[in-house]
Amino acid sequence: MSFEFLVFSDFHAHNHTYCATRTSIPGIRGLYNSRLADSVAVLDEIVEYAKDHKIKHVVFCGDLFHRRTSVFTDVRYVVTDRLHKFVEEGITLYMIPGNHDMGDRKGNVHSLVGLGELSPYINVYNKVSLSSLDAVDFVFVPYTDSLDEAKNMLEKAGDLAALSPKPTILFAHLGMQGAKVGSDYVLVADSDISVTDVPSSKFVACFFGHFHEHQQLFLNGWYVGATHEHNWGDAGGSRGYLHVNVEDDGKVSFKQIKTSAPNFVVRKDEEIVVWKHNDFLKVITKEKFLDKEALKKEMGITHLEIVTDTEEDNTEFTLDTTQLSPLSILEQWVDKKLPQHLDRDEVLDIGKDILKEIGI
Ligand SMILES: [Mn+2]
Repeated sequence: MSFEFLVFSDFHAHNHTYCATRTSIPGIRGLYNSRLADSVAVLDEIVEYAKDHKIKHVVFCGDLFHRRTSVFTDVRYVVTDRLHKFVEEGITLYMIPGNHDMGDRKGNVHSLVGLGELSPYINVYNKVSLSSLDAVDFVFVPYTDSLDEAKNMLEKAGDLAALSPKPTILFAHLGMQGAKVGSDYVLVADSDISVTDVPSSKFVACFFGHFHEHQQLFLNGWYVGATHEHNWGDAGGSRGYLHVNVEDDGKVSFKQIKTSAPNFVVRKDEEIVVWKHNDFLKVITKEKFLDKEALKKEMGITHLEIVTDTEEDNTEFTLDTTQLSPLSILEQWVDKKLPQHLDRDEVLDIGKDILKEIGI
């Protein structure tokens, strides 16, 4: 008998403003931000998938909410309502707070509070914890912005796993040196852990939240990746959740299930891209007089942004996603965008002073 579960991460529920309209959400009275409704639909898809595949355990790897210090009441309400759909189906939820769920740097206060207390089916782990299931053990490590604390927690997680006679799986919300971020919500920090900080040999698999691009980190370690795309920084990525299978002998396999939430799609000139009706489409064109409404109709799309690509300004500023510390972002901007008549070092110094002043 193999053991199956789903894991999703980096949900970032919020009243995002880009292309937002007011719309209804099934089962809840009133009108809501359409971007929030798109996110809610993702949770509905995960519940449906779990039901269809008779999966009774779903893990969440952090960043349920987007705003660190204030979660809008309607956001909290509809997300909590949907988490209870899992409970109604007899599905147990295991959740760790991500940095976006924390109201302070230490995670003393976090916005997942109350969810676990509402139901024995919802478990929230804000410190290193082991949860023992029939066939496997789960070990959870929440976010911390201290490298020492992260290393301590991972060591503790390894110690817990070593005591377990069952295949044990690690779930954590942490940044990893050298990994691809895949989102401009996330900053690479010096406090990010390294692959060697993870006691990976103690686990049959390690799943991480925080960076939004689904990717393999080491032999038995992966970023789950965000459930869906949130902004243009996500364009072109692959988003979804994972359906994981653990054999009796501890062999782990999984597949990524893509969600049908809107994608951010960029089409430059006559490039061939694939889109669906609810996507956000950005057309970059040299043509100056495109009829937007006609183009929307022709393409069968609701959200269209036309960017005129003139000869003078055709260098879009993109960041190196492996170099996202505040200082290296500053340096990249200065190197790529600074007008020639300004002195590079002088501007860099001013930028560094500003960073220091705001405490970065
Ligand atoms: Mn995060």
